[in-house]
Amino acid sequence: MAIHILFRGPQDRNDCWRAMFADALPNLVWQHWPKVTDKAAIELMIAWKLPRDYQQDYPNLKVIFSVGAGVDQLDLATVPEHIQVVRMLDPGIAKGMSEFIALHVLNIHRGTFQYIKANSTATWEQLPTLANSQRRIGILGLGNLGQAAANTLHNLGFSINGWSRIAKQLDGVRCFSGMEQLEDFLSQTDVLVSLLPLTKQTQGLLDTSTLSLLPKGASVINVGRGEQLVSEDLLTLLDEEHLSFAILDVFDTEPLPDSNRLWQHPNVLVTPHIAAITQNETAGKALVDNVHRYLTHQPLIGLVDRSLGY
Ligand code: NDP
Ligand code: OXD
Repeated sequence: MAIHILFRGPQDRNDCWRAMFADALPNLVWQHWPKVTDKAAIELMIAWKLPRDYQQDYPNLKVIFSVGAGVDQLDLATVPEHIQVVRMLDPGIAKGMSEFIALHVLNIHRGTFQYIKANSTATWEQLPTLANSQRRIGILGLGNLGQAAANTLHNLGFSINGWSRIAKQLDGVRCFSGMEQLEDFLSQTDVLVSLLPLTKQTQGLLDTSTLSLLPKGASVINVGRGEQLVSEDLLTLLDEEHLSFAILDVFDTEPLPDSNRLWQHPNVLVTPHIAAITQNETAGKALVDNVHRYLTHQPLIGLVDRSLGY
């Protein structure tokens, strides 16, 4: 019996991935939501968000492949235990994320935001400069994306600290782990980058109590998930000039409502969840490889540990 796979997402991506699967795994039957001809046959699903009532509608579903690196949007608690959930390990996402983080670390480091303000008053003033090695970048989350970003920033000569759940040893990164080392990590971080997944443990992690441990003048880049950061606490610390700048790509509510104060703050840059977009070619290849692993009973790459939530 042929294996059926359902894709839920835009037409251009559907066309690209359907063609890649047809080339590599021609025996697979590809279906594009919502035009599903045989729901009971669907065994694999590729989606960013799940269709309503998918548990009843697709009784034979065995694996959900997330279109993104994060899986919190799938609402894991509602996914039955017998269904495996797999996150996206796309080299294109890692490249895009490293570029976004390097761009904004350099913007902060080289005073771009101050110079934009100085332009508006035609002010010619050279700000003091610091060697890259004197700027300490602290990365929360040393997984696939955190390690890629650490590597890029290390190659630019920055001093890199990293924080994870389990202790690690990584070339060029001073590694911290666990809640017991969070204070030590934060107190030595000039630019904080969050690349954590959203879990019960990371929700609300960045609030007044943690953000105020950063040295005065530090900046924050949040590319993990909005719910990790208490934005009212961040705004207060920016207004008190304890923190300098924030670059925020992810929010509790997306799109960020017009009325949200973050849009107006002079020291906040809002970007619309574009730090790293799944790239059709590289992600398609990763999906084909993983589905091939499924068909040949090999362990899947990026399998989510349901007890950890990532
Ligand atoms: P990984 O699962 O590879 O890495 C997650 C890292 O977070 C691991 O190092 C893990 O620690 C650490 N971590 C998790 N929980 C804790 C905790 N309680 N305390 C300390 N460390 C913790 O994920 P990725 O690197 O692939 O992706 C990270 C996140 O980036 C995604 O979940 C998503 O939210 C976000 N993202 C945002 C995008 C954007 O465009 N803004 C695009 C893509 C992803 P350990 O290694 O010890 O397990
Ligand atoms: C994400 C993604 O997880 O876009 O945010 O990959």
